[in-house]
Amino acid sequence: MMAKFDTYFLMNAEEAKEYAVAKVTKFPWDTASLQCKEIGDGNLNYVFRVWDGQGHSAIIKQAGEALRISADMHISTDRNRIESEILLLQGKLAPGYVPEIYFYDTVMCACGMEDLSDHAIMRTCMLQHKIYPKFADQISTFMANTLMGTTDVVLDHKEKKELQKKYINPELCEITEDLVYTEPYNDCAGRNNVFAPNAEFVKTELYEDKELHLEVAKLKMDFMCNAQSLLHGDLHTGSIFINDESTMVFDPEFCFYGPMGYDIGNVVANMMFAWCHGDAESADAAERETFCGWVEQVIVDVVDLTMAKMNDYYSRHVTDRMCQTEGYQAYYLRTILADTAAVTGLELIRRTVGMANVKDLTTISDSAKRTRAERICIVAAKRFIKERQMLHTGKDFLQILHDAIAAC
Ligand code: SR1
Ligand code: MG
Repeated sequence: MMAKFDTYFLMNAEEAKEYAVAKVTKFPWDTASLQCKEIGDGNLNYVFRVWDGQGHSAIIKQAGEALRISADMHISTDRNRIESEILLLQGKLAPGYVPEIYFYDTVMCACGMEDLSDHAIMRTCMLQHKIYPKFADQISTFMANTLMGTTDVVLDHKEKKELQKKYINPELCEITEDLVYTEPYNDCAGRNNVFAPNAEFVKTELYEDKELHLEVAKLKMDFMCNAQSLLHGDLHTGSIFINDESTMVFDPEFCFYGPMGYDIGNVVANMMFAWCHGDAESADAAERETFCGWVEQVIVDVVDLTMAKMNDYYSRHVTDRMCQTEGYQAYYLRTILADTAAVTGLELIRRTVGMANVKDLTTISDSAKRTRAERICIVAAKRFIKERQMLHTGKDFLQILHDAIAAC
């Protein structure tokens, strides 16, 4: 049976079943009752859930040669190995916050992992306006541990450089360099998705703002050159599984050594998208108040808790001698907060006008409400980028969102 999987091919659901039985050997699969469904809704890969009638189940994730979002885009299928290896590492740094990896297979470019069916994809939950009181505490722990735990502040420098080498990930980084740090400001590849009623607004506010372009250029080079920390690299609400008790992070195929504000800013921006959807699509005022109020608190808490936990992690684990110099720790954390603000802005912009949009905005049914929601994102984003050095607390982040809401 294994001969079938000795050469790469893209599996269908029937083949994924057979593959799961062959590769996930920890379960005594009941092959007679085996079922499989392709459940992937991301932009890149194929995700199969395989289960039997005896309570055994697993996820099989396979990288296709062409990306799901566009048949014209091809990136190495080795991304599946990168993802599996970093999940194993993150599982050590932040136990209980990532799915268990059962195997990975560099021939089929596929891995098997824990089925998290008792969780749901967080973006889907945000579109249903559900609230998760433990989320801010849990995601801030995940970020503080995985980000601070892979820095030069903490790690032996040769060990860190080995990780940096292993996770260099140029193809996935290039996607981010293009889709986040370039195209939203000029549409140079002609693949931006701009909502027609905002076309003129986007032209003036994004394509023609030279001051903004200068700041984004600085940020792009920082993203490419500041090998600060091993990032998840795509930490939006579609990369998070959630339930009332637990938060699990997956899909780290964009991981590489970059500025850690990239991950934190992604979480903050995606909560702002959730706010926009809640504001525009809530069934009534009570739902809007409960959901948007919770989201606002999450924005404040994610910023404050992550910074506090990083500060604590730094104090407890710093090894580099010069990083123990009086004043350096506070300086370091200030730079992370500024990067977080900047990336909050970059993510808000690229998901609003770039190639890969978010359902939180695109599913706002009323055209005027969607127009307004997108403008809120763009107006807030520009301040996050331009005023990134001036923000000190989670409340400062929320204030920028509130100012944009009032202005739009
Ligand atoms: C071509 S891939 C588009 C986007 O999907 C991924 O989730 C990343 O966010 C990427 O930028
Ligand atoms: Mg993804």
